[in-house]
Formats: sequence, C-alpha cells, structure tokens
Amino acid sequence: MTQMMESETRQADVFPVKGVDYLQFLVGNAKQTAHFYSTAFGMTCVAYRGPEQGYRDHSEYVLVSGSARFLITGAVHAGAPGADHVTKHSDGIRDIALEVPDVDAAYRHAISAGARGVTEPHDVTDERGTVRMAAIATYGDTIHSLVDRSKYDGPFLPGFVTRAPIVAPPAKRYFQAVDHVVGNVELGKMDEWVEFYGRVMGFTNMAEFIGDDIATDYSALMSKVVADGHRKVKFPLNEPAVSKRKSQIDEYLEFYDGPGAQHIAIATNDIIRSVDAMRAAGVEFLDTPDSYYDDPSLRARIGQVRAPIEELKARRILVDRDEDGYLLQIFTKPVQDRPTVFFELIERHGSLGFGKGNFKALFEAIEREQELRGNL
Ligand code: TYF
Ligand code: FE
Repeated sequence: MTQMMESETRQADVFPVKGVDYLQFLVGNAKQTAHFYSTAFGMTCVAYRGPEQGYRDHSEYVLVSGSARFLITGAVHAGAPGADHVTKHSDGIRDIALEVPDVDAAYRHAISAGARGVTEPHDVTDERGTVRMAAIATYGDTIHSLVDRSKYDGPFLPGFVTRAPIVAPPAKRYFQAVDHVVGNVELGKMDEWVEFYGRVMGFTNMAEFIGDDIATDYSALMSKVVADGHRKVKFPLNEPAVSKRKSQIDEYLEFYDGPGAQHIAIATNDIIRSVDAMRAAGVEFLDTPDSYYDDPSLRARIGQVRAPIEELKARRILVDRDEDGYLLQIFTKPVQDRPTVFFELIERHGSLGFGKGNFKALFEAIEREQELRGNL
C-alpha cells in the first residue's frame, strides 16, 4: 500500500458511515408539509407517530423516495421540544442523520475529537427490534444523529407505525437518493467547519471549491466540500464573501437567524421527467436566461449529452462537464416563505462535481431573486 492510501484508509476508519439515514425537517405544520412532499416531490409516506400513538408532543411523518428519507416533525403544542426551532428558523432542517455501523464507537470518537454531545448512545426498542442512536451538534442548531438500524425491521424507528401513502405515489419516482447536503456558516467560519468534519468524522476535502477568485468576480460566497472516504456523504460548506452586494449566504443567515442547512441535492435518473412532473405540481424552479443555452462556448464545453440542448433549454436545466463526465442540474426557489432552504435536482453521468461551470449562471439567477425580494 502506498502511504497516501494508508492514510486515506485510516481516516475513513475513525468514523465509518454507511450514508445519510434521514433528514429531519422541523416545521410549523407537519401534516401539510407531508402532503407537499407527497404531491410535489412524489415521495411516499411510510410511517407516522403522534398523539394517536400516545406520543403527546409531535406529529411526525416519514416520507421516502428510493433511499432518500425525510422525517417531517411538527409540534402539537407550544411547549413541545423543537417548537422554539420553528419560531426562530421557521421550517428548516434540524437533523442530518447518518447511518453508522457502530454508534458507540462513532460517538466516542466524535466527543474525543471535540464534538459537542447532544444525546448519549442509547437503545430505542419496540416489538420490531432495537435501534441504537446518539447525536452530536454541528453548525447552528443543526445536529447529526448517529443511527444503527441493523437490529430493527420496522417502518422507521421504534414507536412509529406503518402508514399508507397520502396520495397514490407516481408511477416512477422523481428521485432516488440524497446526493449532498449543503451548510451555510458565518463569515470566516468555513475553514473551521471543514476542519471539524476532518477531525470529528475523518471527512476529507474534495477538489471542488469556490475560492476568492470566483467569489470576487460574481458569487459573493466561498465554498469547500467535505466527504467521507467512500463519497457517500458529501457536505459542501458555504460562507459569505465580502463584496459590494449582500451575499446570498448573508440573506440566508439573516432570515434563518443563524447557520443551517441551505440546500438538499436529490439524485434523479430522469431530470427531464422529474422537472416536468414537479413543475406541473407547482414547484418553482430558478430561471436561466436563453443566452446560457445560445452561447456557442456552452455547446463546445459540454459536447454530446443525453438530450438535445433544446429540451434542456425548454426546462432551464443546467449542464456541466468535467474530466470524469457530465451532470445535469436545476435548482428550486426556496420552498418556504423565508428565503432559506431550497432543493437541487441532479442527474450525474460520471461527473463527481457540483456544477462548477454553472456557478456564474446559477448565482446570477439567485441574485435576481434576491433583488426581487429587496435583499440585495
Ligand atoms: O452544492 C453546490 O456546491 C452547488 C452550487 O449557494 C451551489 O449546488 C453552491 C452554493 C450555493 C448554491 C449552489
Ligand atoms: Fe449543490
């Protein structure tokens, strides 16, 4: 083994992860949010718990699409845990839960590396088995639950009951996995959080980043990507850059009232079909000017892709190519009243990147929206 491979193996082993287990959204009205993700994102409700199960504080719906799993939590009374999260942040992502093979070892490592513990390792049990869980804090009020569900065969976690879909699921799902989850942190803190994920989870820096050069030209943000050794879990981290205009990251930090998860990229095999279905269901996507598609250098840069450019142009889908292949991507507008959380649909054909070639067009589109909101 070469030295580099040894050190990569050692880093991956201090905190092995199997993937994102679930994303928990704390919202003002879980019933309606579950309906939205069912009808607009084609997700399927599979589990529930609430007052009907003797669980007095929350109504919680579990929605899936392939391996992607969202836990939608709403408080049923003012004093319920998490109600203050919604007051402060409005609807947002509280928990980016990670599936790990050994919760105790992962938690011990994280704490010894300086992470703040939120919940000590413990068993959660019902007649379907036992799940081992713990949680550590990350940026803002966001946490990472650590989940070992290998000794459990229920629909989600102990206490949840199987629940029928809210509407008939679409014939073909719109997405099959969570591709990456992006965090927005305060000015000057990006490198500290990159270092946190290295120290606590053994995550390493991916090549993709947005540095000073791009920041000063047009993006008003800086970004680095950390990932586990198998690239199953990818966390880009953004901070605002100092610039003439208010950064889109500043706008998020102001309206979320602190750091938090900014966008969830969901992986699809058929972005054209998914965008058509989601638009028909009322999801709003960012607009891209015709000039993006009519630019001859775009055609030269992306070469042959699986659909005619006219098909992509009609839907405002973006294309990027790098040394490994290409990707198609599109971004929604914020999915709640505040200009905070949004989604990205991504269809990868070999590329492991994040759409570097689209940053300019994307950030200009985001800034047009910011301007309409009076926040630029
Ligand atoms: O995840 C990414 O890096 C891309 C690009 O505020 C991006 O989706 C980066 C920052 C941002 C919006 C999109
Ligand atoms: Fe992204």
